[in-house]
Amino acid sequence: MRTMITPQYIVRRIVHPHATPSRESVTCFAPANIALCKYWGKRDTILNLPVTDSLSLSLGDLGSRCHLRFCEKRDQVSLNGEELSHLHPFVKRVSNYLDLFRQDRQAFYRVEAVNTIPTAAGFASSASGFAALVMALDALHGWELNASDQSILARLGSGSACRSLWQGFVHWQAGTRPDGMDSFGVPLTDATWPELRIGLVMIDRAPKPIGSTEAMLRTVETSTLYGSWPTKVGQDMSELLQAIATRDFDRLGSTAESNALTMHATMLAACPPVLYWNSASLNAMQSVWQARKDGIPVYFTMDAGPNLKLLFPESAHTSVESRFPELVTAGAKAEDASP
Ligand code: 2P0
Repeated sequence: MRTMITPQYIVRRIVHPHATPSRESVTCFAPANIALCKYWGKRDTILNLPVTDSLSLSLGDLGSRCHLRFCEKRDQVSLNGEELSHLHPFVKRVSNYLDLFRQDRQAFYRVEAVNTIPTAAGFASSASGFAALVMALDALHGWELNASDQSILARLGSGSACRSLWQGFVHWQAGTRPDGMDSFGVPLTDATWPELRIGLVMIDRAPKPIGSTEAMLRTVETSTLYGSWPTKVGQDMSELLQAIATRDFDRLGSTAESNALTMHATMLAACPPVLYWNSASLNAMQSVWQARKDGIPVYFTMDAGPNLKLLFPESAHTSVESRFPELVTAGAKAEDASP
């Protein structure tokens, strides 16, 4: 699971240190993303290299905005307008990541991060946060990196961040190289699907009982079902790509739902088991299945938490909302894959 190749080595391969900063401050935005075929399990825990490919849909204007400039003495981080102590775990995580990019020991950054995702909506923000930070570092330093290299750098911060460099559908190719230089997001540039919607059913805002990084590790190491996961992902990736190419909503939704349920099954078979659902999650799943029986085209997907994300066409919006009045709908229209 561990490699001798370090994140510092990867950054040195991608970033040209002789570039001189071109701007005093920059602001960049990256969208959050929801996986239709999940990333679950790492082949390298240091470089965040996945065992399998994955496929996501970005959430339009729901994501993270990062304002970045240089500052003195130490890194400064604010989140949603609140100045954070340098001891705050979020600041430590950001500062450790920034260590990879400092061109001398006295170079410090001021990071002002704003999540445009309503915090209460429970969408993950670390993916969009690291993607926006990489875009801002690139713009501030004038590196002019291509999007694939930005995606590799974002992955070093958080695996799923490598899919947040674009709108629309993004295919994270797992790659096979030990240095991960072939493991980055690739946007499906022809795949517009303006009718497609993602809505969130908020179940619980409490912190997760176990973080996804640790849960993935435990699943890979102990789950008797994990051996069949790569085969399942191979089948689902092919189904999803065909569903997107033919705008086949039922094929897309049923594959995404089955993929999420299988991912959670691998966790349940881990030792000790990992269970992110609660009784309200189960009720919501059953409501989705009942809605489908009643003729409403709606499917769910779930990540490392108890909340459901619903997939439905805009034409079913009113009927889905009648079953889930608290639905928060993202502006994920899968309209384009432009950065
Ligand atoms: C995904 N998740 O594909 C999957 C599905 C959660 C469930 O990617 O350790 O925060 O930083 O690489 O990206 C969440 O894991 O993990 C995730 P790290 P990350 O969206």
